[in-house]
Amino acid sequence: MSDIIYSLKVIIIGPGAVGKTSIINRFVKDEFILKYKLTIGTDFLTKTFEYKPNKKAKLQIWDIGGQERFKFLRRSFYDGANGAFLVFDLSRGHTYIEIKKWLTEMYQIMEKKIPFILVGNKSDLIAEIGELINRNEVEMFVKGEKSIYIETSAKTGDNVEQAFIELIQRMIRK
Ligand code: G3D
Ligand code: MG
Repeated sequence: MSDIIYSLKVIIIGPGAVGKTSIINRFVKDEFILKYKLTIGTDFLTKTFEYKPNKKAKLQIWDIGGQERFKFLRRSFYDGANGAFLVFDLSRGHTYIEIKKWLTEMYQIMEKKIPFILVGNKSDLIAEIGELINRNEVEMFVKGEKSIYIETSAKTGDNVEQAFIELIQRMIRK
C-alpha cells in the first residue's frame, strides 16, 4: 500500500496576538506555549500529517510573525502558498473586521485564488466573555468567499487538527 504524500505550503495570517503562532505550535508540537514571544521574521515549520488513513500530507507551515507590520516583505511569504488560515481573535471583536483587509491583501498579492479557512481562535474564552461576533454574518461572509469558518482553541487544542484536515482537503481538491 502506498502512501500519497502531498507537499503543501500553508500560510497563517491575521492581526497580532490572535494566536497564529500558538495554533502552529499546538498542531506541530502539540503543546501550548504559555509565554508570549513576538515572532520576528518569517518562520516555517514542517510536519508530515496523516489527514486520513494512509494519506499523508507534508506541510510547510509559514507563520507571518513579525511581518504583520512589514508589508513590503510579504510577497515571498505568499509566494507559492497552496492554502491559508485567516485567523482572528474571538475575544477581540475588531480583529474580525481586520481579517477582511488581510483577505483583500492576499487576493491582491497572489496571482490566483487559493483555498483558505477563516479561523476564530480562543474559543475557550467564549464562555467567560460571551459572543462578540455575529455568527450569521460570519457564515454569510465565508459562504460568499466559498470558504468555511471554524472556531479553535490553541489553548485546549479544540478543532486545531480539524482545521488542518479541512484545509488539506480543500488544497488537494484544487
Ligand atoms: P500571534 O502569533 O497571532 O501574534 P500568539 O499570537 O500565538 O503569540 O498568542 C497571543 C496571545 O494569545 C498569547 O497570550 C497566547 O498565549 C494567547 N492565546 C493564543 N491562542 C489562545 C487560545 O486559544 N486561547 C487563549 N485563552 N489564549 C490564547 P499572552 O498572554 O502570552 O500574550
Ligand atoms: Mg506570532
